[in-house]
Amino acid sequence: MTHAGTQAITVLPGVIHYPGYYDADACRALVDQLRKIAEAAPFFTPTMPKTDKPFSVRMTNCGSLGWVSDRTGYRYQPDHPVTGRPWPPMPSELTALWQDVAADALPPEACLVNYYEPTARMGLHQDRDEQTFDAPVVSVSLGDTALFRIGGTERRDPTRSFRLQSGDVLVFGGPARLAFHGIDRLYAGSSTLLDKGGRLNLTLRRVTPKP
Ligand code: MD3
Ligand code: FE
Repeated sequence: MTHAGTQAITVLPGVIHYPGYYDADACRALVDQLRKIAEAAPFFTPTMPKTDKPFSVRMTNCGSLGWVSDRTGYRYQPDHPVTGRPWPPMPSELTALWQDVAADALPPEACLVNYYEPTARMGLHQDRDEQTFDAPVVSVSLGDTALFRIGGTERRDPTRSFRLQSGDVLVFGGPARLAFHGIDRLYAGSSTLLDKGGRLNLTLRRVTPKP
């Protein structure tokens, strides 16, 4: 099922927002898929390179590659860092989403799943561990509303903030692909989608260039 009827709003150059791309039923269906993914590939707590300080966000992945971080660095790898098993396949709902909003790009290889407890946040950073930046990053927000911040390609560039709500899809491509971004806070209790509250964010990514 695709959602070609959803309006696309360009919020900044290269940032396309599809508010409510997924309705409540579709969000529940995605969460059911993610529950199965997390049974096969449990959420792990990544740590910062060098310092080994834990992230406040927990993560898992699906697809042929997954993003991981530990004291040795950030990287994509084909297996789970704790179980050693391959990541579960990407569900067809997510490849359909990519087809709908990023049809010109090579197919996605990784879907990073971030889980935020109500107090978790993610500092301002760039996503540049991929071998190609030709494809956009496609993000899906589920659960509590988050305050998202995005700037430019230099850390000192001015930033803008907006809220990401459950069911929203954002596409970050072109001039926004290497923009600094982060999550400043969650609005706890703003959604009833997740039994224990908090927020899930999916990011679909192309990692390798065309063979
Ligand atoms: C802009 N995730 O996983 S999603 C991440 O809500 C990450 O969990 C946040 O930043 C989250 O790396 C933000 C929006 C997002 C994701 C990737 C981007 C914006 C982006 C990559 C490039 C530019
Ligand atoms: Fe990011």
